[in-house]
Amino acid sequence: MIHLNRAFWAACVLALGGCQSATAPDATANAKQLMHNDFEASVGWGGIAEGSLTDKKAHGGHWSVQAGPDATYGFTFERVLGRLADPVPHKLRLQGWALRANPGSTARLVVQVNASPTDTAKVFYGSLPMAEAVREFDKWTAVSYSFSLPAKAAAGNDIKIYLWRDQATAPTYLDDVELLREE
Ligand SMILES: [Ca+2]
Repeated sequence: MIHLNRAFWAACVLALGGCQSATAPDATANAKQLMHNDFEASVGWGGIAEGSLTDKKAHGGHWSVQAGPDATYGFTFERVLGRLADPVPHKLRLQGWALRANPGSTARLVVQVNASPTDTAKVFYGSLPMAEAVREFDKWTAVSYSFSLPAKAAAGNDIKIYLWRDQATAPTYLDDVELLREE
């Protein structure tokens, strides 16, 4: 029995924290994860220098992404909707952990859907102001942004997700971000 329990917990660890759902908010019960990033292995890949990736703050591991005076746009996720999920998702939730350095940390977490990777005609644009989502400073806070794409959203549309500095005078950090399809 002891061995079985050990095997069970080992499996949980290998499942990347799947067994933590007993203590974490179970927001994924009716959702499907379409994207996630902890930014631990992003530096250097795809020619990405540190730029908006930083090891000054991290919710998990050593790395997170930032937007602020040193980075107008954070390390960006971009993918054609039809490659992200089939059928094309219309009700989605973006969630992660954010940290604001001080009241000047007024970046926004942006979701933008363009007509295609080469046609920037806007299909959807929405953003979560960090100043509203995170009320305390220098403290990692869970953030969540639910949004619905218009009925016309199609497989060839291009979704981008990124932190945007906006008018910020201080950095906002984001880590352990995920995009979920909601039922
Ligand atoms: Ca991290």
